[in-house]
Amino acid sequence: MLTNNVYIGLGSNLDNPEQQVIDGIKALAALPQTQLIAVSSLYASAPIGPQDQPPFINAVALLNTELSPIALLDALQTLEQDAGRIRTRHWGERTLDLDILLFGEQTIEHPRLNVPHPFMRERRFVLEPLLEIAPKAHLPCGTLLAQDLTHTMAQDIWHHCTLTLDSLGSDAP
Ligand code: ROI
Repeated sequence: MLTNNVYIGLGSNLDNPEQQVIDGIKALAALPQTQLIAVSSLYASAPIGPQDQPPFINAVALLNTELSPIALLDALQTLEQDAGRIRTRHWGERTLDLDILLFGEQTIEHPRLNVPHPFMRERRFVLEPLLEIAPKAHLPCGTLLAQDLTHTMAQDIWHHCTLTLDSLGSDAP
């Protein structure tokens, strides 16, 4: 069966964000036809968007999956709902955000899904954890994402804690 390496961005700034992201990673590991391959550290980051909201916890996970992009999107949206996702306002606070950043070497333009994620190149809270687990991560056109990091250095982000696959428990390989 054909599989793809897929990078998922996780973010939360409500209801114990650290636990939301850890539970989100465990839920990714439990998806059907999918393996969790790697997980970044947790990063704390100042909000992009309205500033009167709490800081975020962010991470990136690498999955290997047989799911199609839209099947994966459906699964992620179900996980967001399970986490009690609240959308208060545009670019506002959220309990759990799960974004498909890269899906193999595919470029996807679909009414429900754009990949590579349209904003990933300008967000340090995405690039920093992504490059931690995949220093050579690149766009389908071959552009290395490491080159974008320099443009995002003004954005505040702090290493929060290191995660390991073992520390996530028996759901992970
Ligand atoms: N800001 C940060 N720092 N981290 C996020 O995950 C995040 N997610 C978002 C918006 C509201 C754009 N800002 C964010 O969706």
